[in-house]
Amino acid sequence: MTSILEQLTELNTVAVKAIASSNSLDDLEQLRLKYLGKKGELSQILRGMGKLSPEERPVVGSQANVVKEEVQTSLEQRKHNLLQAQIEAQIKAESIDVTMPGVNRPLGRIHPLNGVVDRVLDIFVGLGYTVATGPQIETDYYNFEALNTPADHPARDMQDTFYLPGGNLLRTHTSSVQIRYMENHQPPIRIIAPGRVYRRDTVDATHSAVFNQVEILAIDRGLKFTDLKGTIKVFLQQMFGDDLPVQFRTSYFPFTEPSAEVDVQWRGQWLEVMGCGMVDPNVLEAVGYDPEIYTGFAAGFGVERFAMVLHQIDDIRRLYNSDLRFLNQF
Ligand code: 2U9
Repeated sequence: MTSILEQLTELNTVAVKAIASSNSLDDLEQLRLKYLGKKGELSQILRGMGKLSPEERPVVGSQANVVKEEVQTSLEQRKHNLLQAQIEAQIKAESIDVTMPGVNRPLGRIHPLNGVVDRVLDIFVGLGYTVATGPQIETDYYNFEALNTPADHPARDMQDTFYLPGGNLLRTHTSSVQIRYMENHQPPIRIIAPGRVYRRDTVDATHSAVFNQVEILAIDRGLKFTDLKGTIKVFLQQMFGDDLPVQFRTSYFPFTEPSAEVDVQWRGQWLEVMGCGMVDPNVLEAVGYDPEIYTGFAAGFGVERFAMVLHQIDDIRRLYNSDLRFLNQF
C-alpha cells in the first residue's frame, strides 16, 4: 500500500511539473492522456488496488481522487495560461502602429500634351463636333492628292515627308482623316481630328519630327468666313481667356482658299497659334461634294505649340523626355 501511495505522490509531482512546462495545447492534451487517460498512468497505478486490504482501499481511493483533481486543476490552469498567451500574441501581431510613417504611393497625372488635347476636344464637342481618327500610315492620295496638293505642287516641299518602302508615307497632317470621313458621310459635318503626325524636320527647341495636331472641319450649306472667324475666336477665348485679342492674317494653304493665320496677344506679345481657311472647292470635289451647294471651313494647329504657350515651356523636347521633375509641375 505504501508503494501505491508513493506512486501516486510521484505521479502527482511529475505530472504537475510536466504540465507547467508544456508549451502548447497539443502538448497539454498529450499529457492529459498520458496521466489521466483510460490507459494512462493513474489508471495503471489503480490497477494494483485489487491486492489491497479492505481498510487500505478507501485511503488509496481518496488519495487517488486528490491526485486526479490536482492534475486536472494543473491542466486547466496551464490551458488557461496558454490560451491567454495565444490571444496576447495574436493581438500583438495584428495591432497597427499608428505612429508608423505611411507608404508613399505616387499618383499619376495627365501629361500636359494630353491635357491640352482634352480641353480642345471638350470645347469642340461642346460646339457640336464629332471626334474622328484615322491611320498614321497613309497613301499619297489621302495625304496630298485629295487635299489639292498634286505631285508637282510646290507645297509638297513645305512639309518634307517620310516615305515608306512601297510608296506609302507617314501622314504629315490629320487632314487625311477628314478626307476619309467625308468619303463616308454626307454634309452637314462637323468633325475634329486629333492625332500624331510626322515631318522630316531638323529637331530643335521648337521642331520635332513627330508631333500632335488637331484639325477641325465644318461643311454645310452657306458657311462663310465669318462663321470660321467666330468659331476660332470662341475656341481661343475658351482656351486662353475671355478678353483675348485675336487677329487673322492672310496666308496660303493648298487645301483652303482664302487662308489665314491666327495670332493671339498673350503675355504682351502677338503669337501665331494656328492656321485656317475656307475649304478649297477642289477638295470638296475630290470627295464628291458639290461646291456649288456646300461650303466649309477648316483650321489646324500643333498641340505642342499650344502647350508651350499656355505653360511657358521653352523647349518642345521637354514634352517627350518623361522627366518626372518636369512632369510633376502640371
Ligand atoms: C480638309 C480641308 C482643309 C486644315 C488646316 C491649317 C490651316 C494649318 C498647321 C498649323 C500648324 C499645321 O500643326 S501645323 O504645322 N495647319 O495651318 N490646317 S487649314 O485644313 C483642312 C483640313 C482638312 C479636308
